Amino acid sequence: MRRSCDRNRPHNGHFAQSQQKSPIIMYTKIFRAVIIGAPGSGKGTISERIVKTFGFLHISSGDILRQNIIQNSDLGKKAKKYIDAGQLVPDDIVTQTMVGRITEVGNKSYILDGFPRNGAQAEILSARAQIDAVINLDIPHDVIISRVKNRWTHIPSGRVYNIGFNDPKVPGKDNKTGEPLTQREDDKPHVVAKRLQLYDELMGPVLAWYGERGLVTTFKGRETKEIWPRVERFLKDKVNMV
Ligand code: G5P
Ligand code: MG
Repeated sequence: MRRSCDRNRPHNGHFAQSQQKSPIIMYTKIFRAVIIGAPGSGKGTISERIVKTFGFLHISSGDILRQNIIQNSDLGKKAKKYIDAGQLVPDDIVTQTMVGRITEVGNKSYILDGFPRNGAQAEILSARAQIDAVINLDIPHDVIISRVKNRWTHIPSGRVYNIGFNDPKVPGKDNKTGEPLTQREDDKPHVVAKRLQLYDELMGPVLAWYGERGLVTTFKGRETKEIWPRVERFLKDKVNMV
């Protein structure tokens, strides 16, 4: 089963600049972050930039689940009906998958996207890994709803595009592989509304839980171009402090 995205690159603390197309920030310690934000807030987009700039692995629960759905694996079969309906996949399935992936990754820096998603998952994660920072993306719902309508995804890698924001070079095709892009089933307007409601219900307590531990930094805005420079500056400071 393929569990990591193409965006992931092996990383073990130091990373030689020559191995990456873009400049990589040099740092010495393992750094683990969680990125939190409503559906369509830009977690995948910001994570992709973190991967390019800092060389962290990007571990996205949604990407892993969607890859399993297209592979028609047992996990994918179990997860599909929940994802398509905008509901959470049962905790036991997701935590087992994510804890397995975190264990497999070992001593590497990573950014977790989509996990944890409720208090029970946050508790399990805290027993398995020390999290150094939580990046909270606070994007208004009206912005999200208009973005998601234009999202096109390359499911095998998790790469996302958006018409008018980051268009694919060839319409409907992934830039790297040339494979077709698809629209996610759960991006239908009624499912998005449900996902946003669920997010507000469940993530408040998770953010409060991390907030009590002094880990949350919130980045508020309407566009990735204003948020990304702030996240980048924040991480540059952080990676050299842990
Ligand atoms: P996911 O996959 O975790 P969500 O709902 O948390 O899904 P999603 O939808 O993947 O999050 P995102 O990653 O936050 O959104 O956003 P993105 O894809 O980067 O950006 C959205 C769009 O906006 C893209 O097209 C992007 O190009 C564009 N964009 C970004 N910035 C800008 C900008 O500045 N301007 C413009 N115009 N566009 C921009 O979870 C999916 C499902 O999996 C299950 C659940 O069923 C869930 O609903 N699941 C879990 N279930 C239980 N527990 C867990 N831990 C689970 N994790 C996943
Ligand atoms: Mg995503």
